[in-house]
Amino acid sequence: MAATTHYDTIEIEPVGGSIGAVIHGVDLGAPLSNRQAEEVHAAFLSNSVVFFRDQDLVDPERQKRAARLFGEPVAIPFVKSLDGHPEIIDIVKEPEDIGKYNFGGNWHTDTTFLETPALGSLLYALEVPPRGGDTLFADQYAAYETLSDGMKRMLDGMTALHTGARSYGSQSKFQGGKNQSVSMTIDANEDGDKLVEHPVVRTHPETGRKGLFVNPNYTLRFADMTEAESKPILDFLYTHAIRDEFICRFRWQKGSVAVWDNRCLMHRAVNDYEGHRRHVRRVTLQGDRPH
Ligand SMILES: O=C(O)CCC(=O)C(=O)O
Ligand SMILES: [Fe+2]
Repeated sequence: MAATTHYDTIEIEPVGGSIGAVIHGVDLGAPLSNRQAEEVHAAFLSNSVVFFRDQDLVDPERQKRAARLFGEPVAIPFVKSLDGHPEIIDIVKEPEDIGKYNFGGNWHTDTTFLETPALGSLLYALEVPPRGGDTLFADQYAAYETLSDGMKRMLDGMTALHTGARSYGSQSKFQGGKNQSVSMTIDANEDGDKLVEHPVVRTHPETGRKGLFVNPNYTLRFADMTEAESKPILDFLYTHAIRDEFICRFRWQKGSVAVWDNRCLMHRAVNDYEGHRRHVRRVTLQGDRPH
């Protein structure tokens, strides 16, 4: 549950019952006072995902500067970046991308196929469809806290293997340019087949709270179980992790910004705007090794 904190320099408008808040009174394109930067960061940690309206971050350098309020911009593998800006990716679905997948369209946590998955991302909306194209976020602190004591005991101390293989590996659905949307380039290759091990229950390095840290895109199995043994438990966790009470749904406008904490959330981009263009631009933030 988001902490009710008093802020002096910003206003907070809660979005979901458990996570998400719009922050009013901030121009992310301009330098913030120390006090305002501290309050924005505190609101980010206590709400897990924060939103801003009517921002001008069209200049990629300004977007990166805004992102530095939350972390250090970092390049990610497999997805083509913006020319001259390795830390930025353009996420685009074109009107002619009929029947095509949308980037981030399944529930996931970003880049958990890396040893150091992203801390989070700052996403900026350049063009939005007339309706649809919302992004959903699911509170993984709440997902963990609402498990039974027995399930918590079992999962605490377990680890899971993660891989980018299904999206980015040598056998991926995008291999050889297949299934890609018109304006995005995914370079699937053998590097995507690697396995990395992460705790199933992660302790957030800044809040100290525990959250569930498995996701259907990248988690393969528990480290000391087979895929068949892992599957029923993982399936249960994935269903539990996206209960309505844990969800915050964000309706984009041109100029909206979302900054999410990838250490305690899953998210998903809804694919319900066929025939329209949606263009959002992401700065990914460097994360640490999950514990
Ligand atoms: O397009 C979106 O709303 C989110 C896509 C996504 O999953 C991401 O940028 O990490
Ligand atoms: Fe994502």
